[in-house]
Amino acid sequence: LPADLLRLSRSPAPKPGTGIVHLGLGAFFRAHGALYIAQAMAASGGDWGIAGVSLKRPDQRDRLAPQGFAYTALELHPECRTARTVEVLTDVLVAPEDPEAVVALMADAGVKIVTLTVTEKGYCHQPATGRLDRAHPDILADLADPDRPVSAIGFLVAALARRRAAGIPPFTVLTCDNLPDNGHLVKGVVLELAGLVEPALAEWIAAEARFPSTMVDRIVPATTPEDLDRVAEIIGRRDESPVLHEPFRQWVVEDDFVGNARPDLATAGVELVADVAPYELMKLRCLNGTHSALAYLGYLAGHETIADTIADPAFSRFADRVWTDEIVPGLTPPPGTDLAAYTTALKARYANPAIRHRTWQIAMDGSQKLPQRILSQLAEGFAAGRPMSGLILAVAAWMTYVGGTDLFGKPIDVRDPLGPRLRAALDGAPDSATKVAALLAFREIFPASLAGNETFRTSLVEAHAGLGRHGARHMAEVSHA
Ligand code: CS2
Repeated sequence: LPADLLRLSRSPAPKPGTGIVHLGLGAFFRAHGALYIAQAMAASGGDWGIAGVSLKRPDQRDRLAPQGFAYTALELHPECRTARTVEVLTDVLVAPEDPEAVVALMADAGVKIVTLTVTEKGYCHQPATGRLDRAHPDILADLADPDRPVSAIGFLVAALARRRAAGIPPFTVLTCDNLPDNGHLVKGVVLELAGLVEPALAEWIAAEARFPSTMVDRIVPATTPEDLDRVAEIIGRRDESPVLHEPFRQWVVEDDFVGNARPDLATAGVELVADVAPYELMKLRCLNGTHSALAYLGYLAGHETIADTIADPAFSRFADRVWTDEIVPGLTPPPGTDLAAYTTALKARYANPAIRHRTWQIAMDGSQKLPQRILSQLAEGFAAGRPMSGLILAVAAWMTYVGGTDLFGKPIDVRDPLGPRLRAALDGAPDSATKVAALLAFREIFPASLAGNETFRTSLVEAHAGLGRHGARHMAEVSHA
């Protein structure tokens, strides 16, 4: 099918000024927030160009700079595709090369919003409590040299300090990561770090800055080298950094910005609401919860992608039952939302064969994801007397996965900040009971009340042993028997 090329900027008009700095320039933000912002600017104008910041590596800047920071967003429907050229990035900075340049840019009066996609672990918090991890190496580095920060939180604090000193109002901090109550969470860690640097700074931030919560949704698999060839074939030229995404998108934003300064997001389809919580919980549990469950189980069953996993009848039925019996009964639907229709649509999104979202990719950083995606609802489900066998099986699959060897004896490339510690805890353990006990002892992941729940522990041991004996497919099939 012919590609439809759409230019989102007002080009060849001059580039817009930079009104937004984005920390953590991965594929997700370029396929989600950046597209909404480009569309809002195309419709309503404003200087909302985005300067991206890579917090670790230079590769993204090195790929985007030679193309003037423009890139292709390829939308993949099951039967057709649409390519768009996105020209909303004004620059890309690499923080470790020149942290001062990043702080100076964020402190510029023209910058009104700092958006973030730094993944769960980028908030340097303890997943079980949501508080700042004061022993985190990046936070220790931020405290040792606050003007040359390392973490995203350190950059926010340093730039806010500089704005305060210069008499410039703070920016709005707009987090776009999959964490519950994400605005509140980022505000908490920023205030805690600022308080350690200078208590008066924390007071000023608490009074003047804004941290709206958001729910973000679009499935955006990591771009592969094969994708680059595919995009080149479609658009007829080489793009070194395209993003590939599904058609669906949703962005729900709490409408609370410093001085009301923001792009005209509503024109682009962003839902501006007073309370994001019901949207966030729906999405985190229905989507991210089953995504993680299908990632661990699917991986252990030998499936490479979510589309492959959901095409397997055993996992298709498993997902249906987890939604119907375990997740949806614990949710309050957002205004005007039918949760049964929501999960049916979700299943079709998972099944999109054009989206190759690897189970291995979603399985990353499980220690940072499980608490809000699965564990919080387990505790609630037990309290309400709901059977939670599917989600328990998902936790058992994660426990198997982080052991580093799959059910066929092949090594797993486990990526997780706690990976080595999890592995070490499992290595000496002779059987499922000891392995489960060793992992339940991780207080950063399992709150004491959940870890101490006998029903939970015995069901986990059974599920863990069952995975070893019968495999993931069989266990998914019998999990709701
Ligand atoms: C996924 C998410 O990688 C993951 O953990 O569950 O990135 C997911 O694709 C997005 O949240 C969808 O909006």
